[in-house]
Amino acid sequence: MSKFGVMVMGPAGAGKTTFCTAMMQHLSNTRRSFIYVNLDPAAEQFGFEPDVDIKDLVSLEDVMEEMDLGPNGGLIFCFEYLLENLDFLTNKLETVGEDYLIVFDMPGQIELYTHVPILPVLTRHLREGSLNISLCAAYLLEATFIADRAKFFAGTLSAMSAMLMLGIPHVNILSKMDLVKGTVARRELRRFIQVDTELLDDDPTMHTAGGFTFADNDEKEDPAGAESILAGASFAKLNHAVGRLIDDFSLVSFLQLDAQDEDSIGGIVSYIDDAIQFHEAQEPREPKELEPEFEE
Ligand SMILES: Nc1nc2c(ncn2[C@@H]2O[C@H](COP(=O)(O)OP(=O)(O)O)[C@@H](O)[C@H]2O)c(=O)[nH]1
Ligand SMILES: [Mg+2]
Repeated sequence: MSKFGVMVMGPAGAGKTTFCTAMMQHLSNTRRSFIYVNLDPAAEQFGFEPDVDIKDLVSLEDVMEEMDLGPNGGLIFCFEYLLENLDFLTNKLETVGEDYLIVFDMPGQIELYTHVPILPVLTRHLREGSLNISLCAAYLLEATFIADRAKFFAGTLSAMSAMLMLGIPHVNILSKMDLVKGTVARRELRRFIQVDTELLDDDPTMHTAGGFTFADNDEKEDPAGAESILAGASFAKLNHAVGRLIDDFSLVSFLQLDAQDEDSIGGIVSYIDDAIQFHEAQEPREPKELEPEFEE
C-alpha cells in the first residue's frame, strides 16, 4: 500500500500556510481525508490544527536561546535535529491510509531550498522505506514578484533549484493572483506563466546600447553603488545568462492560485493528484453496477 503527499514549499510569506488551509478545506468539501503535517517550527497560527507538528519534537525558540542562533541558523538546526529523529515522522505517518493526502507545510527559509542538502534526505526518507509516500513538491512564488522582473527570475531560479535538488514531481504555483489581476495585461501575464526568458532582455525600465543594457541614470550614479550595479551592463548580462539557463531546462511554468477561489484550488489539487497518481490507487467508491441478467 502506498501513501500520498504534497510538500508545500517556497519563500517566507509566499502563502504556503494559506494554500495548505484552502487545499484542506477543498479536500474536506469534496469528502476527502487529509493529514496536516506542520514542519515550520516558527509557525503559530493555523487554519486547521496540525495532526503532526515539528514543534512537538523541537522548539525553535529553545534552539535559538540555547545554541545562541538567529532564526535562520535555528531553523537549519531544527531540521538537522529532525533528520536525526526521522522516527518522529515515521511513527506518526506509518498507519496513514492510501485514501489520505498528507499535506506538509514547510518553512520559508530560502537556504533550505537552495544550498543545504537537508530536504533531499527528508524527501528520500518519506518516499522510500516503510513510509513509501508518493510525494509531489508544490513550490509557491507570489505573483506580486512580476512587478520586478529580476526578482521574479531570482524566485524562478530558487524554484528550479528545489526541483533539481529533490528530483520529485514538481508543481510551480504563482500565488496571490488576486493581487495582480487587473494590474497586468493578460498577454503580459502569459509571459510569466509560461516563463518567457526574454522578459529580462526587454525590461521597459532599461534601454539598450551597443548590445548591452543600461539604465537611464547609469553615468550619473556611483558605478560601485548598488543602484548602478543592479541597473548596469554586468547585471543585464547576468540576467541574460540566467534567462538562458532557465531556457535550457525549459522546465518552468506556473499554475495560478487565488486562495479565495475554490475553482482555482480545485484545479491545482487535480494537478497534484495527477502528479502523484492518487486516483489510480484508489478503490472504486461505489460498487459497480452489475449487468442485468436476462432470462432465456
Ligand atoms: N491577497 C492575498 N493574500 C494572501 C493570499 N495567500 C496568502 N496571503 C497573505 O499573505 C501572508 C502570508 O501568508 P502565509 O500563508 O502565512 O504565508 P507562508 O509564510 O508562505 O506560510 C498572509 O498575510 C496571508 O493573508 C492570497 O491568495 N491573496
Ligand atoms: Mg507558513
